Amino acid sequence: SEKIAVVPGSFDPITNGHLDIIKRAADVFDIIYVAVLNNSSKNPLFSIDERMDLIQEVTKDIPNVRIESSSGLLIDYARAKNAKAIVRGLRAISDFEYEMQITSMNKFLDESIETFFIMTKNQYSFLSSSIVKEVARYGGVVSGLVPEVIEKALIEKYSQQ
Ligand code: COD
Repeated sequence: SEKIAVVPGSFDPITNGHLDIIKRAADVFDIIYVAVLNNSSKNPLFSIDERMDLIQEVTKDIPNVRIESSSGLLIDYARAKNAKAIVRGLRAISDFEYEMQITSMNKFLDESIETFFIMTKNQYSFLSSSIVKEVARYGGVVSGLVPEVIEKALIEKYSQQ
C-alpha cells in the first residue's frame, strides 16, 4: 500500500530549508501532503491561501507532493489522510525541546502515527521564516535563502505595508 506522510508547518513563507525537507521526504514516501496549519503562537504575514499558492509554485516539479491546509489539529488531519507518518525538519538544538513536546502530544493523541525527523543541511541550520521576514522587511537581500518567487512575494508584501 502507498506510504503517506504529512509535512506540516506554518510556512510563512516557505524557505529553502523547508523545501529541502519536502524534497527529501518525497524521495522516501509515496505521497507527501504539505499541510499549512495554524501555529497559535505565531502571527502570520501571509494568508493561508497565499502560503499555499507559494508552496504550490515552488513544489510544482515534485510529482508526489500535494498542498492542503487545515484549521484543526494536525493529528486529525494526518488521520483523515490515512498518513502513517508526520515528517518534521530539525535544525539546531533550539528546535529540539519544542519538537519533543509536539511529538509526544501527537503520540498521546494517536499512537499509530509516527513522527520522523530529517536533519537540516548545514547551510540551512540557521534559516527560518522569521529571520527571512526580518531581513526582507528592512530591504535586505534574501536570495539563496528562499526561492525567487518567495523573494518577490516578500518584497511585494512589505511594499504594501
Ligand atoms: N531546515 C530544516 N527544517 C526546517 C527549517 C530549516 N531551515 N526551517 C524550518 N524547518 C522545519 C521545522 O522544524 C518544521 O519541522 C517544519 O520545517 C515547518 O516549520 P514552520 O516553522 O513553518 O512550522 P511550525 O513549527 O510553526 O509548525 C507548527 C505546526 C503548525 C505544525 C503546529 O503548530 C500544529 O500542529 N498546529 C496545528 C494545531 C495542532 O495540532 N496543535 C497541537 C500540536 S501538539
